[in-house]
Amino acid sequence: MSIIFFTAPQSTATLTDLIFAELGTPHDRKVVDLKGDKSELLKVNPNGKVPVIVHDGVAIAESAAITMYLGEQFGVEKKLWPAAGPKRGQAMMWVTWTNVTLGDAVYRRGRASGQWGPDFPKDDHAMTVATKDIGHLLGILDKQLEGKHYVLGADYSLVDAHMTSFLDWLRYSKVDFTPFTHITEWAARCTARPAYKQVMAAMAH
Ligand SMILES: N[C@@H](CCC(=O)N[C@@H](CS)C(=O)NCC(=O)O)C(=O)O
Repeated sequence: MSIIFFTAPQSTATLTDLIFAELGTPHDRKVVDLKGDKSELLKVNPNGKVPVIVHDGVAIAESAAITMYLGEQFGVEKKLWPAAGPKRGQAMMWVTWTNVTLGDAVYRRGRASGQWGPDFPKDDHAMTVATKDIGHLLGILDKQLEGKHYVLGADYSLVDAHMTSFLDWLRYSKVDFTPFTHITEWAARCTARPAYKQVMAAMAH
């Protein structure tokens, strides 16, 4: 069995780093310079983006797909991903919700911030709307976490890892989490885990 993981520092691939750290699945890392030569990356992902994993010669891109795939392949026996059935459906729903539904508002906010380069000039109105939308969506997640330790219920899963890592970007971009008490308590549980600390420590080097 061989897995090659194409990654880059401080990118969406950090999310996949955390998934690997939780699973402990052996893999080889290929660190890509996204501002430099991307020819190797383009061979496995024509979109030229990380993360990508190549499992036994087959390339899989898109962080949400990678989380779900690694969960299915290696997470069930480690009790980090539900077995096939409705609970797995919920896991897939929340991972997709993170990247697609919350992601839409997060990327809109990023583009409107004026920090995404000359193609995306600062847009205060779009920023206000996206920030409001993010608040609404975080309210939905906060409600989901009410009375639960983790997104799917009592047990930690790769859904929590995926979301925690995704929400880190929002923290860095100074989204206010104080109104969301359930998210705040859940995030403290998730970020106290050894795998999260390991990924953060590696990133600091
Ligand atoms: N939808 C993709 C987004 C991946 C993505 O945007 N990756 C960025 C890094 S954060 C990238 O590789 N950018 C390289 C480039 O655009 O040159 C996913 O979730 O995996």
